[in-house]
Amino acid sequence: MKEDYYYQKEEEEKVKAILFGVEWDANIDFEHSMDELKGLVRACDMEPVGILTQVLVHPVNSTYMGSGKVEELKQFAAETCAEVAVCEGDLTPSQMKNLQDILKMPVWDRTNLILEIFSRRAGTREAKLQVESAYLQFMLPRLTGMWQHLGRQSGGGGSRANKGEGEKQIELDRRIIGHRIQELNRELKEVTRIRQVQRDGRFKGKMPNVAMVGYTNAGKSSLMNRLLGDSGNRKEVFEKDMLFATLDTSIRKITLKDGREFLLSDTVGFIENLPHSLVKAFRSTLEEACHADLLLIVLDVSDPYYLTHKRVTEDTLKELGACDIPVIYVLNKTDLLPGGYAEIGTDNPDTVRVSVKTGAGMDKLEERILAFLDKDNAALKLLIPYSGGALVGRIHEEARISVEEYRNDGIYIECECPKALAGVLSQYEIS
Ligand SMILES: Nc1nc2c(ncn2[C@@H]2O[C@H](COP(=O)(O)OP(=O)(O)OP(=O)(O)O)[C@@H](O)[C@H]2O)c(=O)[nH]1
Ligand SMILES: [Mg+2]
Repeated sequence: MKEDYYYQKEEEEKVKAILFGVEWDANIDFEHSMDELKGLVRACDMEPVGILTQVLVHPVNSTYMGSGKVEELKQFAAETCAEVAVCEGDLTPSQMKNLQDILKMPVWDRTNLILEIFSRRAGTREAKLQVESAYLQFMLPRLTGMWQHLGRQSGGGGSRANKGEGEKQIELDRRIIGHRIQELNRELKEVTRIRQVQRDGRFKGKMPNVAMVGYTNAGKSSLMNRLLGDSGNRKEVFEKDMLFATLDTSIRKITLKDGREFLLSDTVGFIENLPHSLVKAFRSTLEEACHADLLLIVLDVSDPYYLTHKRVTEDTLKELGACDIPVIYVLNKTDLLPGGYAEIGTDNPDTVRVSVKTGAGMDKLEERILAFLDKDNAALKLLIPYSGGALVGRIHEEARISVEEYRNDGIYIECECPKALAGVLSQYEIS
């Protein structure tokens, strides 16, 4: 259903966007950032029709780019029939307003764009609440700029009378938005509580939790579908060659070939400089990773920037407080680049090369996951008296039983079980 929607969108006439940026910060890989901006524009159902960049020591306060360059951008936009201009960096409200006045078209910055993508994609109630909260937090300090924009539209353009009205309007908007943010936060708190209850339920069942994390478009959802397909489960998740295809968290039970089961979660992908309001709003979703027993960091090794993606992923995990969890690096899309970029993998024992598309390396990945699941298990030989029926029930639920015999003196069981359960069973152990 969701997929049909995207195909339908693809067939429609797309809004043409002209992209611009200023190369000034030595800490940012500008080329990568511009490339990524193109991907984000496409993910927003728009068509990038041109790029204009400028090298400066610092962006210009009033118009971000120099005035000559802005004129050039205006001309270029007319030639390419662009309807929107999208900036690689973050614009101040006044830069945005000034550029809109000169270019006579809507001007967006990167944060705008990401928020727009998120608000179009949000499907579940939780994602919708998170996006709305992020949007309003982003808008709150920008209300002045927004008012100026509206002022221009109504033809009032900055007269003193209008300014007074504008200020009143801003005050009112600020109050309304403030109330709405409070309301959203209350609802989000409730959603977080429900998520916590669900999580506790999962822990009670003691089924191991594995979470996939990684840069957007690395192939996380595809990996989940491949593991689901291999285990005969048809509850597939949405995957697509598009940034931020996934916004809603999905948790599925995966059954490996030997019958071992674990829960796998797929969630929103990371991106460099994810707008702060989004990180805050999506915290409860992203925290799914913090409660995992094992993390699969999925990397697209066919992407020349995959080491940057690795760093961003690790930084985001650090920010979420999830850096003590054991990790397996899944180096994906090796079919596109058989040699791969070899920087990681050679010296890292927790690395597996796979192609989710062809299935290459999937056996190895399953082996690694299995080895991890076994690590915390104990192998036991038990003789449980017939009066201990409740314990036998628990063993059936939580352990992997290889032998079960009903003897005269009790039930003889050989099994592998989590260490916590092994502690309870130790009194019934026999050699
Ligand atoms: N060639 C190739 N393409 C792959 C492979 N794995 C995934 N893809 C493609 O990569 C694209 C992105 O895959 P997704 O699974 O949607 O990526 P994701 O990590 O879930 O992305 P987000 O949800 O945006 O965070 C899709 O078009 C997949 O078909 C692979 O091993 N090889
Ligand atoms: Mg996905």
